[in-house]
Amino acid sequence: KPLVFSGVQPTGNLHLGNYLGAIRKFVALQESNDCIYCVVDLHSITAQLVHEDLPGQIRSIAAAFIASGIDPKKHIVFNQSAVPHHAELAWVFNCVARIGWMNRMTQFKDKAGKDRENASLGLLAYPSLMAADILVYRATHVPVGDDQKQHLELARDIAMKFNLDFKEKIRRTGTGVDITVGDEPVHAYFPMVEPLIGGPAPRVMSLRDGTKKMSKSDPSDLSRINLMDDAETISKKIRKAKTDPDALPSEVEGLKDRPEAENLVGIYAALADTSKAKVLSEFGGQQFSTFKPALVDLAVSVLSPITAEMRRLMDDTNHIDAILRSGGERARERAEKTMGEVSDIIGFLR
Ligand code: AQP
Repeated sequence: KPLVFSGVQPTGNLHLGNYLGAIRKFVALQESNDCIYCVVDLHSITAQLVHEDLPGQIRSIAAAFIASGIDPKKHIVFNQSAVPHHAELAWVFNCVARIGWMNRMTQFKDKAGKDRENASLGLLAYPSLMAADILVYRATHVPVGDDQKQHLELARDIAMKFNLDFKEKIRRTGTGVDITVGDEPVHAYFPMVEPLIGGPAPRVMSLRDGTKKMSKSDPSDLSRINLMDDAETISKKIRKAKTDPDALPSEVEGLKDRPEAENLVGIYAALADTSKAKVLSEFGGQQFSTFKPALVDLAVSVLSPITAEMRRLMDDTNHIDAILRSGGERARERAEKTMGEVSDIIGFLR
């Protein structure tokens, strides 16, 4: 079975972008894969060191996973800091990766802003830790939103450089396998990770500006739908969402240069588990005054059971903590094995 890994940062309110770009895919992948889903708390201190209630934020992401339908008995749900091997492998990857690779990351540039010298070293090294999160399990498939594509390419570069730099030692320790990368045969310890990004809403955009990603850090709460929003708030935000004055087109090509229309149609399609073409075959020619109420009904019907279940789970912190603890123990067993082999390959005595 392919091994799937992904993570979500406990940095505040989850929004529809996190749900459609990531969590909904996590749920679908459970059927035919072995999955590890992580609350990446080590990542959450890279941009902002001090959090008002980090334990509560960690629990709320775990609650969102479970309320959305992830089965923590069949799969692994845990928080990153419970398995120290993530940070240990990240250190090795910090020595594999080049500073120039990190400097080119658009997320670093966006989050560091103009005052780059003052960004934390952790923010610069973020992709190295992300590569370690995935590769410490030697996972191959990573469901993420489109914004994480560049980081996954970097994870492949790190894996490839490690495989090549340690080629002889991987052979000597008998820990590698023969794979093909492009047309090249490589004797590899780390696999090449495959991003799973597709679907009708790989990048959910702000409801106020169809050219900006929906994000937790947007100062306008009207720009996003939070998983904890009630039906009335969802309805208000969709009604107020920016649109153009034209009717919806009948074909997907007609969405070109209409970012707000494209975004709302993509959201509808993702929530309904269908394609944008199918949505337009139903709503093509209709005004937003007809489409928006239908989108409100759909969003509320999908999200409100999740919100209610999240609230119920959050009331029983012992239950959530027990799930995270058990997941952490199971994850640690696997990570320990990889880290031991990596130590042997590098030559650390143990
Ligand atoms: N707008 C989005 N559309 C699709 N997918 C998205 N993701 C985030 N935003 C969108 C995906 O959600 C997963 C978890 O993301 P994260 O924990 O890294 O959070 P983030 O990307 O930091 O979330 P924000 O809202 O974008 O935070 P800020 O405002 O800090 O930048 C990932 O798979 C991500 O792709």
